[in-house]
Amino acid sequence: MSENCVFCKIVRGDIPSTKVYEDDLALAFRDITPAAPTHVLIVPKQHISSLAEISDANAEVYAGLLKIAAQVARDEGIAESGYRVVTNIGDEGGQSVHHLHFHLLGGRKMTWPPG
Ligand code: DGP
Repeated sequence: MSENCVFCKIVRGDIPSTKVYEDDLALAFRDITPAAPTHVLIVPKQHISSLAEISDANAEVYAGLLKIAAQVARDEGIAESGYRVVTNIGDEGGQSVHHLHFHLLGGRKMTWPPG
């Protein structure tokens, strides 16, 4: 846990969120500024800064988060129509919260390339 991290605070329940999934590994909740009809963040309970921190020791955390993303997509009814899973890394990657998270976006046609 990181004292001043907004997602650690959400995991602890210090900041409220609209949860859509929770288990021992992770929490999934709706993004406060949704960029699509479905916009869910999948966040590990342990504080990891970003995808850049992946290693042999924690790779199963990342695999678990992606599994949850696919499960939430099914639960949200967007598995058939399609969706996007993205993680931003660092300043130029557009990361604003430095606690690993995957965005699950769907419910509309996505464009490419992203902005
Ligand atoms: P990123 O820019 O990739 O680091 O994404 C961070 C996302 O987190 C952004 O889409 C907005 C969302 N967010 C930031 N603070 C909060 C919060 O307090 N609650 C919720 N639900 N989402 C938040």
